[in-house]
Amino acid sequence: MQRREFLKLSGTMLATAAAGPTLLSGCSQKRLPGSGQVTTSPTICNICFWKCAGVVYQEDGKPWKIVGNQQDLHSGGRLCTRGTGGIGAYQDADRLQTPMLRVSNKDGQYFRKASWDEALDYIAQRMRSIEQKHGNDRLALLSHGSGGDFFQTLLQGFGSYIYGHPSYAQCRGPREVGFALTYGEEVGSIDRTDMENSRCIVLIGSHIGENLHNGQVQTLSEAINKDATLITVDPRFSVAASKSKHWLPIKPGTDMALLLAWINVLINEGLYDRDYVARYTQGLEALTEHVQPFNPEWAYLETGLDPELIRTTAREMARNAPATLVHPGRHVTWYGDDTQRSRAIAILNALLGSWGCEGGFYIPEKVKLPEYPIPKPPPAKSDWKKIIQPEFPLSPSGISQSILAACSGDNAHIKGLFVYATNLPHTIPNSIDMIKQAAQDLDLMVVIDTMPAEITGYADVILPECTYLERYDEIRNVAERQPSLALRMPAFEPRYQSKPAWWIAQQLAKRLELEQYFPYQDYAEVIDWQLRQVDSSLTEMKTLGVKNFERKTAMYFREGEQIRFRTPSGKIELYSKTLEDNGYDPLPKYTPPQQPPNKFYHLNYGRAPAHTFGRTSNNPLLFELMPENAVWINPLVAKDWQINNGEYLRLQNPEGTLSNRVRVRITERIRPDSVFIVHGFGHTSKSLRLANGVGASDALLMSRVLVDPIMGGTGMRGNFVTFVRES
Ligand SMILES: Nc1nc2c(c(=O)[nH]1)N[C@H]1C(S)=C(S)[C@@H](COP(=O)(O)OP(=O)(O)OC[C@H]3O[C@@H](n4cnc5c(=O)[nH]c(N)nc54)[C@H](O)[C@@H]3O)O[C@H]1N2
Ligand SMILES: Nc1nc2c(c(=O)[nH]1)N[C@H]1C(S)=C(S)[C@@H](COP(=O)(O)OP(=O)(O)OC[C@H]3O[C@@H](n4cnc5c(=O)[nH]c(N)nc54)[C@H](O)[C@@H]3O)O[C@H]1N2
Ligand code: SF4
Ligand SMILES: [Mo]
Repeated sequence: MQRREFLKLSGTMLATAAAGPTLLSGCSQKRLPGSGQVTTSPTICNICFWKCAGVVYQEDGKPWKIVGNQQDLHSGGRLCTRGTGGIGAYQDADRLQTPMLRVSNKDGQYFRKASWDEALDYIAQRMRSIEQKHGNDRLALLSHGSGGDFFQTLLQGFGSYIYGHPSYAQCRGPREVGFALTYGEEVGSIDRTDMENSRCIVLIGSHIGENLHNGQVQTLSEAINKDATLITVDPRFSVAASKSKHWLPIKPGTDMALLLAWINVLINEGLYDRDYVARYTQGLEALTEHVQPFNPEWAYLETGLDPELIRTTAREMARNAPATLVHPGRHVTWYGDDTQRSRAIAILNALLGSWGCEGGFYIPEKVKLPEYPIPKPPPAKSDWKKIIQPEFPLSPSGISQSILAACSGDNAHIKGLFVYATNLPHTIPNSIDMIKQAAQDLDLMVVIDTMPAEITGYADVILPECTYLERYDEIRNVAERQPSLALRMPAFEPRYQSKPAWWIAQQLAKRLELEQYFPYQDYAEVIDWQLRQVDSSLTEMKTLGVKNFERKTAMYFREGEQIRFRTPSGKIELYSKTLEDNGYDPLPKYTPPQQPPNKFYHLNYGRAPAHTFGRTSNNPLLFELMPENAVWINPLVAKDWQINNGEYLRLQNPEGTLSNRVRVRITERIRPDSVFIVHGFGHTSKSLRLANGVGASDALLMSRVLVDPIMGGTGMRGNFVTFVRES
């Protein structure tokens, strides 16, 4: 028998859920909500990673609602649909309740409930044994969100430095590398886009409006209200496209051709910002020569876009520059040439002079908040990036799938893996075999989650974290337009036996004689200490929730300011010598995408306002809003296949993998060469009783991964599907 077979946490193994508190509990008592004893506490939303500050209301000790914190400039004082449904995460009847240990008997393997002591002792003992057999540098962490930092502190204290986030290599990594190569700086997690002051906004893919990062949606609507020109490049008629002056329904995967043609027009028609380019950039000559063949007529053949539309939009961008923002996108792991496409976007912005200028990209600032003093961890014994991802020297971060790959095989570098708040089977395409193999070969695999997500089935030990509404976390201090601090504190006692990440990491540290890295009784002490360094306190923040600070630095470059960019040349690098020296194209190149086989369609995917990935599909409140995804099919295709609106069918990839049944939505909004589904559905964990088996998973259909040769990103858009009828 395999050392670890995939185990599904069956309903009976989880303690039966106590009846959860109901939302708007006042209603059932036939009186108006809010007429009882109301108490409030501040929070930072954790339903996605935009970190909006909110206020949790309880009435007569029962959860009532969460609303935005009016003082929070970062979120405009509002929560989005998903954030409002956050109480559902707390109430979810399928939550993990106790630690679970994988055990086996003569009938096979199963999970059994364990006490915290038992589970933590087990992990600590395995960590010790890995240290003795292989060394202290062999543990890794894959995580999403700030709670992961507690485990990073633990592992670093132990001597292991290997960590990565799927929100990098499966999301915005190529953008950060592309912009860093060009400007010497990343865009950053709170994208530094100055949309509220833009006169012209170009969205390439970015489907803001369906992608509901709160602040961005608001600043985009503000710009639209002020009559900014919106240009949307999207093969699908997205919500943003519907608000646009120009919608460019591009052939999937050909954006690089459009970008090169735009650059061609700006240069050849002399429309670029000559002063800005002369003062701040290098490489214009090489770029000019490079783009000569790529005129709009050439791009038409690749993109299907009218050459005149390409010229008109380029001129419109130039007319509004420097208040023209060519949005860098966020989820940019598309076709494998993603760092180069991000470079092309960065170059286009440089030609328009928008980086560092009002209406383009502002200079972000955060509060100078001292770290709580803890000892320096021991130095790293090995250069793990050279061992694990030697082919991607230009990636400053851990690459999730490289880390996963280094968990298996005879010479596996990694012997123990911690997975915090990331559901790998649905997040890294084509990873199930790799995860199975890793689970087989690792000496230890710990999953810390709130829900019985698919990844828990591969663990040795499952640890239940309490939800964000039941814990303290790191203070929010993100670099953005307006520096501010925000507090997350427990609104409710943790349900069941769930515990916060800081506590779990601290308890492990105690068992490993690493308690010096967690020198406090309660994380509240850390928060209070930090706040006191900036003339605030936990007491003050408990009433405020959010504290705004004055900016200390300018938000834009000053007229004629001399700037040394953090690139090797000190200039904005239109031509990248770093790329050249590492054997890559110094200027972005176009590679035509592979086309779908006969009767297959591009698998397009994206977001919907009611959900965040798969993390909310089992949330009872958000489930009610959107219980399943649908597959968008063009009427011509539907006619061809005689498919009816509302019928259920399955999607199949070229390797024969079949999706769950998925409902058909026939719509002109999708091109005939593509279909579209919202990511996050098609769960297979039976313990997710609402979400299991509902809707189709894009991840499970992605058999073709197009790896970015520069930074290892996982290109997901080169996948094709066909239809399989039920009968
Ligand atoms: N409601 C909600 N909002 C979210 C999230 C969520 O889960 N739910 N997740 C957040 C996160 S982490 C991220 S990274 C962002 C992601 O959001 P974005 O960065 O906006 O994601 P994209 O992949 O750029 O956008 C998907 C769009 O790309 C289009 N598209 C597909 N193929 C092509 C192509 O070849 N060319 C072009 N030009 N367009 C194409 C699709 O039709 C779709 O409209 O959303 C964030 N916001
Ligand atoms: N096929 C496909 N793959 C994708 C994408 C896609 O669109 N399609 N999008 C990509 C993008 S943009 C990103 S950013 C990544 C994101 O992918 P992930 O990093 O996996 O992020 P989530 O899906 O939010 O992670 C969800 C896990 O966190 C758990 N969780 C939720 N709250 C908490 C908590 O408070 N504590 C703990 N311990 N666990 C919690 C959930 O139960 C769930 O198991 O996925 C990428 N992968
Ligand atoms: S954008 Fe919505 S889900 Fe994300 S943090 Fe803000 S309120 Fe929460
Ligand atoms: Mo993302």
